Amino acid sequence: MNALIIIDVQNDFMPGGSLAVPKGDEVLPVINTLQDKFDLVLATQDWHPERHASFSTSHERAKEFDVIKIEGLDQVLWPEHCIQNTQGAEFHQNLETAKIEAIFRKGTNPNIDSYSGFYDNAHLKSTGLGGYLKDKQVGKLFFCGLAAEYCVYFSILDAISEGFDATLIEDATRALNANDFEKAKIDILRKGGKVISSGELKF
Ligand code: VGL
Ligand code: ZN
Repeated sequence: MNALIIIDVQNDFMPGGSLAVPKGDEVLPVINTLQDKFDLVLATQDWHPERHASFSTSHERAKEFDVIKIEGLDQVLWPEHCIQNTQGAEFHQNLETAKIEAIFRKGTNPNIDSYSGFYDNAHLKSTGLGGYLKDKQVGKLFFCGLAAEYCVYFSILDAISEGFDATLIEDATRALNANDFEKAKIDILRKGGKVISSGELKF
């Protein structure tokens, strides 16, 4: 059984949202069509408490997109986004959710960011996604959603290091920054992941 993992298709990452990914809404019809090809569909949800350490507003004299060190890790300071129980944290209303069997929330620790759907950025705590997939004896993992060079990319890296066969579906993601996405794709391929377009799915 193969699984589709839909990363962070939430209002704040959509055009008009507080951390908008350019053309982020274009992934919606692609992801909705893709879901029919999978027996298992899972999703992640960025789910921050107010005053999260990744927000620029949580730091004095900091600007959005500054990079600082938090506990030894580089941290981009983001606009406030995906605050628990706000409209911005909801899935986009056009995302088909009927097939999503489980939702893994991340970014709940106030002091540490969490791009990957598997672990926080310091790899201190698992979300349970890896164990869930192993318990279900899932074969290949296919990734889509937002943002390509952050949460999608880091989810794929963790999937590979957990021993999964991981593939990015390129037309079902969008990036904040095109150059960074190119570098991320090269790194995925170098580490043994795959990058395909949805039309290449052979099942
Ligand atoms: C994301 C930045 C901060 C993402 C989440 O979903 O890619 N990016 N939080
Ligand atoms: Zn976030």
